[in-house]
Amino acid sequence: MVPALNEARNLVEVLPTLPPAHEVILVDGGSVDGTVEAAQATLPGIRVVRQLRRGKGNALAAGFAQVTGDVVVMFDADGSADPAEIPVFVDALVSGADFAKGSRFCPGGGSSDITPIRHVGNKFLNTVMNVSFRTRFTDLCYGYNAFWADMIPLLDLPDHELVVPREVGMLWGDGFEIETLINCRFAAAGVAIAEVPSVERDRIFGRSNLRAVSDGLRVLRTLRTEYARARGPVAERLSHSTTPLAS
Ligand SMILES: Nc1nc2c(ncn2[C@@H]2O[C@H](COP(=O)(O)OP(=O)(O)OP(=O)(O)O)[C@@H](O)[C@H]2O)c(=O)[nH]1
Ligand SMILES: [Mg+2]
Repeated sequence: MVPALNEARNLVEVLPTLPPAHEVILVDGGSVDGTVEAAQATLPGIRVVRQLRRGKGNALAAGFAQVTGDVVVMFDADGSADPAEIPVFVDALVSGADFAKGSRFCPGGGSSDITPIRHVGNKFLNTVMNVSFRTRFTDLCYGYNAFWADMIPLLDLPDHELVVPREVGMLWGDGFEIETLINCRFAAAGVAIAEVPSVERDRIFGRSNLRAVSDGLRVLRTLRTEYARARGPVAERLSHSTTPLAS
């Protein structure tokens, strides 16, 4: 699953390096740089999904709805994710994990892309998450993850097709908070979580779509909202799960 917003130049480099897969789904966010055409020319079998709202979260929700394989790998288009790690994520799932969570900060992980402000912010947000959900995440705000496709309904993401008036903007879960939201909802559902060491690389071309401070605050708000949600009526709905809470 590859969300992409104006990543044509990166996709030309990245797509040929992907290992063979049942399907590669590109979710385009309305790119104006020929992202879709570049992806199709580079990987002719690629499935293209066009999201209807804005944001990486809405892109992933739109892509998840189209998955036909057993395993979903969330893979950024910008060249920051190493395709050679995909088998490690899949191995973690085959070995018993429900959710294989990439981490730059567990032994074997690393990053050449993270800025000091993001590092400090991520550490603080990890602590809030782990205290609230009794988890042991080391890298809450990292988007390279994999999970079994039959767990998608547990995420209960907003309807990806809903068209909202412009003034409403993004719905809850549409933005970069999606990574946190996925972590919270899987943790609240009690699925088996395994961290997988991952080395983040620099994006090859272009600028980040992430704004450290405002997106960090959005993540904090997500933790608060998801904590309340996990303790509300939804917790009852998910409590049928028998697997232990993430550790
Ligand atoms: N479809 C879609 N993809 C998006 C959107 N926003 C970001 N993406 C993609 O999501 C992935 C992650 O976005 P980035 O801008 O690289 O954010 P980041 O990796 O957190 O930040 P950097 O480390 O600075 O690159 C990239 O493949 C983007 O092209 C969006 O609104 N729609
Ligand atoms: Mg990136």
